[in-house]
Amino acid sequence: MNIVVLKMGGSVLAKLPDSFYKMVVYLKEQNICQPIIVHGGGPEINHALKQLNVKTEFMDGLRVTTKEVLDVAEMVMSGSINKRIVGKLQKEGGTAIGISGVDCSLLQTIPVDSECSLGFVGQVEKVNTSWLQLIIENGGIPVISPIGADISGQRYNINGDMAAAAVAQALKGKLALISDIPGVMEEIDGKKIVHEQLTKEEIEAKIASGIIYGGMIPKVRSALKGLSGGVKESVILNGFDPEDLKKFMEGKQAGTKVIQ
Ligand code: X2W
Repeated sequence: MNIVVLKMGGSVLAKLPDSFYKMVVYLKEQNICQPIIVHGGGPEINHALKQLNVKTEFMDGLRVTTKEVLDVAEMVMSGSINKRIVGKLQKEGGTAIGISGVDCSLLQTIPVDSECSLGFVGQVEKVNTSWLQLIIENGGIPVISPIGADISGQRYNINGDMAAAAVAQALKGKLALISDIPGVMEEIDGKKIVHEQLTKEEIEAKIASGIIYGGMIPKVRSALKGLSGGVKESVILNGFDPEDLKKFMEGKQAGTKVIQ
């Protein structure tokens, strides 16, 4: 089966149209591909922490995660966001199953740094794919929240892009990072263009010159990291134009493909 892991970050999740979820269900029903969703939830975690008067900080794009922050991140992502996505897919006629990396030890996790200076921030050590395969074989669309656990049961907060890349690598699938713009864009001779594909060198140069900036940086870097770890193909796609997702799965040009 043609597996595609769709990573949806918190900022795009809040805005994605119903037509996007409809396309995901359509692609599954038509056997064009097997979608697996991995979501984030950064902005909603920020909001919940603010309401609870808990300070939060990031180091190199990763949230410093105390026990208190971990509990809130899990509540927000494995609780409300995960089930909201499940609801949206089921409204469009799909069968979606929401799980986190903790369920069936899906994302076996280790601390991201050995000194644990970031607290409970994890990286995926192993993806236990057997239950995912069962969900897929039974017609389901897995929806995964990026909270994982180690073998002793300690839970960790995992960056959503990293979790998505790990799942795509383990299943030898494609990785599509869903954005709210058509891909990596640049103004050339007064005209805005979308880059059809970019290499690692081109990406690093465009980051250095400020053409790739802000939230696009972790996206292109995750896309690259996925490729070096065995992901078949990485792409940045516009979630607001669901036809792009279909085109990508049919092997046609869509979004910005990231190549090595
Ligand atoms: C992220 C998990 C959520 C995430 C966090 O706590 O914000 C770490 O930084 P987006 O919306 O995809 O950015 N975890 C360790 O990745 O959300």
